[in-house]
Amino acid sequence: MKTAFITGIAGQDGSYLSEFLLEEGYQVTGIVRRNSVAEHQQDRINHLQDIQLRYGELSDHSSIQKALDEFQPDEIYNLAAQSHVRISFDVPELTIQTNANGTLNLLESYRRIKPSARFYQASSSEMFGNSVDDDGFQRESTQMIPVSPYGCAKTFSYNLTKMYREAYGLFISNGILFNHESPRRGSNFVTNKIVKTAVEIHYGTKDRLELGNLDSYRDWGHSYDYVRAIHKIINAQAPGDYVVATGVTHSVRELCAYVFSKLGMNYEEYVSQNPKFLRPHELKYLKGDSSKIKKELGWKPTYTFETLLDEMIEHWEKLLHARN
Ligand code: NAP
Ligand code: F7E
Repeated sequence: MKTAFITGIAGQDGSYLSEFLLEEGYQVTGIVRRNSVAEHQQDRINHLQDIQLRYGELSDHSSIQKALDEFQPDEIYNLAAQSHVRISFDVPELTIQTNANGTLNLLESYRRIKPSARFYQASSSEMFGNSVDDDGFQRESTQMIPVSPYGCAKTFSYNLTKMYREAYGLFISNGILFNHESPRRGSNFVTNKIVKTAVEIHYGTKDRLELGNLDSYRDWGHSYDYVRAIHKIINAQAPGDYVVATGVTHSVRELCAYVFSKLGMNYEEYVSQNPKFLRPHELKYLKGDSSKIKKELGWKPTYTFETLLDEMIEHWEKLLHARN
């Protein structure tokens, strides 16, 4: 039985990955942070009885070392992060501490305690910033010019993991994942914010939705598919870096139009712009070319933009209908 160790195990991807690894017969372990509301701490993973959790924090060396010493994992998934791009402008130091220095802490403990393990780093399309290849896609070779503290921190970790791979001969891989969502997505990310509020408007408990930039484009997939890509990446024959995306892009405005029309409404009657949700610097357009992972590892997404949003709408309808 292989042992997986997951930082960020209570997050969106951590929860889907844990479910998948348990199905695959892994022993699943990970760290969670102390939270003042204990009941909410593990909402996404409370249904998983067979995982082993310890309190831990990426910036606390001792907690990372203790966990790796105890679990002696075969695979390490570094999913923990301050993952909200706009909030990274509000808390840049915390974002760098967690998303950049935190990776360094984990890499150092891994190299000393269990260098035979494989290591996955959760890299992001936010590292590209506004770089786009001439054919309108971003891919592994696209230049990285990040436009947020979050993107800068992730680019640091991306470069650091590649350096550790070369310098110490470690099995370290990056997944450069484009936006991926699910009913478990934090509700201050744009997909879940739009779906949840549209359903609330539909039930008459809210009357409007305030957003920031409606004209940015994203390549949105489902976390269910993307954690399967992560597992393929860490289990490849050789370490490497892979873009994971659907190859289809939509604007935030198109997302609003789809969700509201599914609920029988016209988004233009309910959606307005509030400057407080704009960013000091915006990444305008993402569309990923995942040919490499498709060809080398046989991954492909099963959800489309529409089926992803349909599932999220259904989730909020059930939840809010039950409350009303
Ligand atoms: P998420 O839901 O925000 O989960 C992040 C997890 O990291 C949370 O469980 C959080 O714990 C934990 N965490 C934050 N700071 C920590 C720290 N200092 N020490 C230990 N744990 C910490 O994010 P996600 O959507 O699952 O994404 C997983 C990873 O993929 C992240 O690294 C993200 O940056 C990256 N990524 C995500 C996307 C996407 O579209 N979802 C795309 C590309 C890359 P708390 O609950 O206690 O805050
Ligand atoms: O924004 C626009 C916003 O916050 C998407 C993270 O998982 O993916 C995610 O980062 C777009 C942006 O995701 C609102 O300006 C408009 O253009 O859902 P988001 P993100 O910033 O793309 C990458 C790949 C990651 O790695 C990150 O961890 O939507 N937008 N109005 C808004 N966004 C938010 N959050 N809230 C609004 O009101």
